[in-house]
Amino acid sequence: MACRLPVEWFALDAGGLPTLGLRQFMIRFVPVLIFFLAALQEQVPAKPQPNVLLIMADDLGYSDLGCYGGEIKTPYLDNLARGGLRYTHFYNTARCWPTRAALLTGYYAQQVGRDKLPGSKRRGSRPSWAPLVTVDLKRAGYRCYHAGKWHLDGMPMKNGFDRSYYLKDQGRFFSPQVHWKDDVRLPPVKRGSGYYGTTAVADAAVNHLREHAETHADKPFFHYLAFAAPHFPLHAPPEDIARCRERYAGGWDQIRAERWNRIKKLGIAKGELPAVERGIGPPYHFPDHLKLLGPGEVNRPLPWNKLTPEQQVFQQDKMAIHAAMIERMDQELGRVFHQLRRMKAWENTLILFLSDNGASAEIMVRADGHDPEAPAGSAATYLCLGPGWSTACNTPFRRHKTWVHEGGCASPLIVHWPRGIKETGTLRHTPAHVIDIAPTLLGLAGLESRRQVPSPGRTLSSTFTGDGKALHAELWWLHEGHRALRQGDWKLVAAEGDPWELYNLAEDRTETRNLATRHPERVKALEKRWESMADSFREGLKTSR
Ligand SMILES: [Ca+2]
Repeated sequence: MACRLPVEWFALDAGGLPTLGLRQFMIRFVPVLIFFLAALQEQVPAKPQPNVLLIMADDLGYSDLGCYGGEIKTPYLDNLARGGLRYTHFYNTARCWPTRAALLTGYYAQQVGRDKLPGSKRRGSRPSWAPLVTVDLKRAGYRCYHAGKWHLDGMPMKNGFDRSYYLKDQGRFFSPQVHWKDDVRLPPVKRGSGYYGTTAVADAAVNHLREHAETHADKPFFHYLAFAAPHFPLHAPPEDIARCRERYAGGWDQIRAERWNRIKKLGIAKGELPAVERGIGPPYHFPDHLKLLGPGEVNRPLPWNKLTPEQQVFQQDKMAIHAAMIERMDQELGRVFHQLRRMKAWENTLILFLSDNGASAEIMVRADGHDPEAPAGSAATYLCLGPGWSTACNTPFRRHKTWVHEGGCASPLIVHWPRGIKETGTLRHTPAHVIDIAPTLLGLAGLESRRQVPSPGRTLSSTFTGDGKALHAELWWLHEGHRALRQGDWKLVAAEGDPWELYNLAEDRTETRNLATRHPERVKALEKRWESMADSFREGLKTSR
């Protein structure tokens, strides 16, 4: 708002001093000063605001990273964990697009029309009262950058980002046909050009950060770095795969047992390792695709020693590619972290790393199809992790991506911020959810949320100094008919079409002892609460769109 002040207020005497007396000065200028200070308080939050690097992996299992018990070599992320915090009860929504909507708005995806409620149609676009967090961060002076997967409604530059490399093609890591730079379509990439999606996404991030240092060093930045790895198709450079292959010769039962031992030693989880649910396979069924993949593919998590030698070799290759994709992501993150250090932003950058859902039991063939004669992991192949390995990657939990048992919706979360978090290498056990990330960023930017509909998300800031009071009375899930509610240590959960199961996660984090028949009243009360939250989301969408 333009503000004109009387000209005589600025009249100076011959010596350049105001002609006004002290009393007149006080009367005239003090209210103006108060006005300007109030305006400054509103528009310019306390400095220095932290930069933010929000890193999301796609379909990464709970224990894939070394610092969460995995055998996959992730030295850069492990180093981040050593210098920061690891959350053990952090949750996503169990699927790509609802997690991304929740992450960048601070609402459950169903509240903002980005996932279905019971009885509703397909997902749509967000209501106008649910802009992305970038819109607020810009108000606080941030420059906002995006690189990688999007899977939100609208385009990045129209949603508050100042720069973007948007890799839309999810079927081709070596030759994407659809990708954009700053919302302008780029030419398709030819096979054999040396392009690899994970590297290209990290290149974009490094370029954005370099440009920021050169031209906007006075401003804080928010960089959203969303890798498409290790989502299918399993594509990786051959030399990366070769480094991982031997490690998986012993099969998924061995890897799962080894991960569980490390998880217990690290203090990430305790309890019992659940029995493998041998009958649970991919969530969607494509019998023709299975046929195309040949006799090596297995659509159930069978005991490894029941597989044929041909199946064992085929499956070993798949996990080697999954691991290679994660190791490549970690190496590329090393370059991004190096850039942060070069621009002297390491100390005051809040880095968060998480996954959008658990490892995936899906098996399908899309994009350019699958050539069984081509080397596994090359551009001509289309392989998915499948239920045997995703069971191992989600150790110690049950189920996979799409389900809302812990295997589907529990995520690693690493939080690193030297200037703001003094403890290092420590675990946090406070339950938290992707809806908490946007409120955390707003709080650190010195902003209050101005949303018409209050966000259910809470800032994680209080957990930076320790586990204290719970952030949430409850957390809520629904995806593809799979439902859950966590209230304190109690979790009510049901797969689509199944009756409710009840677990006490304090004693049984791995969901092995269903207490539903022992506590029918608790089941009823939690179910009622689940329904009432769904109703309130439905009403919110109806009344305030
Ligand atoms: Ca995903």
